[in-house]
Amino acid sequence: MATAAARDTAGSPTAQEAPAGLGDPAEFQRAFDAAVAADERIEPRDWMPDAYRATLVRQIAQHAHSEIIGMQPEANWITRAPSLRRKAILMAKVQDEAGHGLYLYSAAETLGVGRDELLDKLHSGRQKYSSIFNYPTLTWADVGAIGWLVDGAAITNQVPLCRCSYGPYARAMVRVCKEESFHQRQGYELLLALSKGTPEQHAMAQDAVDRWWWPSLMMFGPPDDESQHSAQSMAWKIKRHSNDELRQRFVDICVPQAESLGLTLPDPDLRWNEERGHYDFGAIDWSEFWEVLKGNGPCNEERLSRRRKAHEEGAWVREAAAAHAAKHRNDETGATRA
Ligand code: FAQ
Repeated sequence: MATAAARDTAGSPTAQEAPAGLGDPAEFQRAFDAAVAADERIEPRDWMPDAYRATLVRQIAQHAHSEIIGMQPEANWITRAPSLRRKAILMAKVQDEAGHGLYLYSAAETLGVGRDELLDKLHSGRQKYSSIFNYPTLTWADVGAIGWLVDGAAITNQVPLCRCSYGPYARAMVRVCKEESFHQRQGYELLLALSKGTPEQHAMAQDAVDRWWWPSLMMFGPPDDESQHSAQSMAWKIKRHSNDELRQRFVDICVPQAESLGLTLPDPDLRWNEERGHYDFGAIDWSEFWEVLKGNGPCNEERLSRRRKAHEEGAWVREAAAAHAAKHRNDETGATRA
């Protein structure tokens, strides 16, 4: 962000705290608005409106939580992967998701919020994670369907986030998208192998796609007319496209891919609309989406309780890492003194 007023303010002051002599809050707001309008990046030490900061914390935290909760459905199949190659790929993918969580918690920390606080909000149900991870992985084909559809939906949503107005989030997204792209391809390749396999394998792939298709469409969030945050987030250039635009883009990408896979998408209303230049698709059951958000999905309870348990059981690792870091700091101080 280019303005002197914004650059000179250390410690991300709020509008109310804008230091005297460097401009009144309205001046800070104007500088912020101009930077957003000029497609400049807002950086952690720049002044930003409180509501912009709060929206970023909300979205980035939800995104980070989704990455780490999202490890669970696929981790369920690591011990039962059908070959060493598939097991190695799946382990690497699940580890990547943990890494994405780390980039995103770090991005949230640049906004002045601690990781412990965010995890506490996740564990107590005060912050959300993506609805998609509240569905069970019933067969091995679900690993392929998650890669193809869930990672595919994630990329469709996240590529525009590489141009998000907030620098640390945008930069984290560049790397995340590269990895998600590999994830999507491995899912596609896995499903292709099953689809071209025995009739039982083909049926298993079709069943997985039947179960994951509609929840994947819900990942993009409620329809535009019910999306409370979209208009403001788009004005701030946090979001670059509306939920419905991205959902349509995803459907348009998936239909030809499903044909190549030899699988059908479970929607009798899916057909090309020449006039719109897009595929029409059937009505989404939004009551199911809102129920999942309220905590009533098939796996909400299981996902959160496993996460809390992992956090408790990992306490000794965090303590040991903190003790090691403190010792390292002391050693360094000692070395300087000597
Ligand atoms: N699930 O006003 P909007 C992944 C909430 S990463 C749960 O439209 P917004 C990688 C929303 O928070 C997947 N809640 O909200 C992976 C709000 O509630 P609030 C995660 C949802 O923020 C792959 C309310 O509904 N990706 O999959 C959902 O403008 C495989 C009203 O909604 C991201 O987080 C939902 N699906 O737009 C990992 C991407 N949709 O907060 C492992 C970044 C909406 O007021 C394995 N996030 N809600 O209580 C975004 O782009 C946006 O936040 C949206 C929602 C598009 C998700």
